[in-house]
Amino acid sequence: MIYDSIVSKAGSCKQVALLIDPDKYDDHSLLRILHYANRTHTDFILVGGSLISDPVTPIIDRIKTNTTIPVVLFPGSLLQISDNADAILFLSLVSGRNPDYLIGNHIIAAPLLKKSNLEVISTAYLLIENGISTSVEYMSSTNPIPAEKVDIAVATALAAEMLGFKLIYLEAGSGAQCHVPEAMIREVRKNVGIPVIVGGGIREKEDARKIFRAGADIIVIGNAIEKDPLKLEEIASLRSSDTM
Ligand code: 1GP
Repeated sequence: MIYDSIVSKAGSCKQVALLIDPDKYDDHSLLRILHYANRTHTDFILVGGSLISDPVTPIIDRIKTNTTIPVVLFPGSLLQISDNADAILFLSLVSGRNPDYLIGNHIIAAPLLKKSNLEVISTAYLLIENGISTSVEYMSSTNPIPAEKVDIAVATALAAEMLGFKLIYLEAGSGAQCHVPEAMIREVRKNVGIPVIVGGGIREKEDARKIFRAGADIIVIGNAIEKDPLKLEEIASLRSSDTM
């Protein structure tokens, strides 16, 4: 099970997830990025985006024929569910107050997920302000948690853990100007026992190193790797403890 492997690795090593937004890849660039993912033993591949223009199943099939890395859905909407992935981050946007993104869409998806073979991983999704407005913010009609309000992020993560969520995802938004602040990651990590994922606006190896050191168990990178797949190698090399 993917969640069990996330938890067991979280105790001993850091993990890197590659985000593939289907709209941003053609077949050539997809195969190229998968080559790097295989070479670096990327821990898992997330597939999704705020808005996508084609069904996700064909790209998932293409990914799965070219790698054995687990493929996890990271759905921006109900249209991005496919039985051909291995798991789904069942995201509830707990930083916001939009009922559709908190529970409404989940009710619509649940009967379908029950019949699927997908491993469902309940994930508390916290959108954190990053300096510019993001697609998630606009599409979900929610406000992010202000970057300096560490106490609100901690209280939200604590409530999520108490409610039974299995992962905390601190999200600055794809292409964010600033990644989630280290002080916030540090405090959230200190206060919850479940794995913490951090994503959005991570571009450089040094930023990734600081985020890992602040306590992130998993970092997610999309944009930076789309532009330069070699970044995946640089950031993945941080997982060996001697480079941390
Ligand atoms: C977005 O956290 C992910 O949902 C990754 O963000 O594309 O900025 O790396 P980037």
